[in-house]
Amino acid sequence: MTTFVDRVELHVAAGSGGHGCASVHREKFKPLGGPDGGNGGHGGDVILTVDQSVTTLLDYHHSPHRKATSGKPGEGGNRSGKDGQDLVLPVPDGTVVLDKEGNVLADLVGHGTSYVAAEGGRGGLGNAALSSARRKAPGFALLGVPGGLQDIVLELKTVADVALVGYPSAGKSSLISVLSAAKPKIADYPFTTLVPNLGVVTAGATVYTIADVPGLIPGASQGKGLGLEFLRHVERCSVLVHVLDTATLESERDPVSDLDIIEEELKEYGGLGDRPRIVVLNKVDVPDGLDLAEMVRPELEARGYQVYEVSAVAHIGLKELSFALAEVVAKARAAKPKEETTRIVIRPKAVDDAGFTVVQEEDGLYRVRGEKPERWVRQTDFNNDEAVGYLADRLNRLGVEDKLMKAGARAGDGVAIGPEDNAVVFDWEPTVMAGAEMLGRRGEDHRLDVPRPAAQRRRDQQAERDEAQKEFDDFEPF
Ligand SMILES: Nc1nc2c(ncn2[C@@H]2O[C@H](COP(=O)(O)OP(=O)(O)OP(=O)(O)O)[C@@H](O)[C@H]2O)c(=O)[nH]1
Ligand SMILES: [Mg+2]
Repeated sequence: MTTFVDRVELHVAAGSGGHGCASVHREKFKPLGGPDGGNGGHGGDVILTVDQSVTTLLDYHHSPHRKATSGKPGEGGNRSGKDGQDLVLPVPDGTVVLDKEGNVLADLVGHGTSYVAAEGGRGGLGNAALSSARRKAPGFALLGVPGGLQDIVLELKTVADVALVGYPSAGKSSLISVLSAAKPKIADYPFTTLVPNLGVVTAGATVYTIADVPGLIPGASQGKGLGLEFLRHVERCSVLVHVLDTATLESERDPVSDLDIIEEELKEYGGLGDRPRIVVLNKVDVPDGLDLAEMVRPELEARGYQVYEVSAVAHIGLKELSFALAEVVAKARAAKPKEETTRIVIRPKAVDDAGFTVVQEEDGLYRVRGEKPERWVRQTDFNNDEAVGYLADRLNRLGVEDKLMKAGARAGDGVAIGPEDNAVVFDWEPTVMAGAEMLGRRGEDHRLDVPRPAAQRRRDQQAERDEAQKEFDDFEPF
């Protein structure tokens, strides 16, 4: 028997960015050839993509840890590191992605629909890319950013137009087997069906899918029988079909009370109230069954149901039923907003690029949160003073110092950048006060300067100012 897995926990890790390289070009008789350290490659993403040839989540049940490859470090001679490869994980149509708290992150329906479950870390810039007119020879490079880690839950919600519900042995699987080419297991004992079956029905010009779920019994909502667990597979259907057994030998049952009980359980499960219902009275090939069907039909019709008398075994009433279902499905499709024809790629969250916050916490610590400052910290090699200075410059340009000052921070106060469990904490030394500006800019190598005429100097200064402005406006070259 094939195992059916419709819920798995998955731990995904994107690739990390490769470190940038700090290197200086060396050539005979050219002692100061300039910086030539290449950029690190970007880490690969982990991407979930709907693949219609995949039908279960079994693979992920067996190996729930998946990792994309990391970017390679940059090298001297302006050689960039290779990017890591994205890891594409195929999932069945109708896979729902949840976080560990059960919040829906994405609902993947339609071939090719994708979700970036973990984003690769950026590669660090090498010192060649970091050099500029005013920072001619940076003696540092940026570190690659670690790849994102994510614990997610995948849940499969079968995508079927029509869902059959009913007591065990009512003949749900038998109906699928005669309406479609599917060959589900059929037997005269309850709970023959342990996992949903899916079939494709063609009725005139309409092609639709039909699924059953394991039989329901009174108290299914309390976990009796196989419980309501499988009803999530019918959540996407546009029509529910009650399959009622007209030939059951259990004396306390009859089609109307069966229907009431199943409706009670559906209500308990919730969320299916708006789906149109059709009633099928099955097994009318049995003489008593036909009598009972005729007897209960008026009552069911009085309740507003369309009622079909059929026999899955003797092939009675099937054509009529399949066309009636096609009609409801076609109507539901027409009412739905037009299907997206392009592939949808869902990214975890839109990052607010420019934003950051400064908050003073109870113990006096100032906490800075924001996508950019936090990434910049991760990109910084704290063993390299120049790199640390560069970080300070970047934070300053973003306005972090300003905001700290406004928030009341003073030299020597503790500042943390990042979340509580993963922050870099340091004593604040405002760069302006420390006189960094007066000492000459970081990364400037005066040995590379040659005397310039005054006009040239002015032009250079203007260029420098323009560049500083541009760097502020759009620093990130990626
Ligand atoms: N006489 C007669 N027997 C039927 C008919 N439809 C199904 N059966 C029989 O009823 C029994 C149960 O049929 P299934 O199709 O397995 O029923 P099910 O609703 O899928 O049952 P579970 O999967 O256990 O929930 C089998 O022995 C079938 O042969 C019918 O139209 N007439
Ligand atoms: Mg069955």
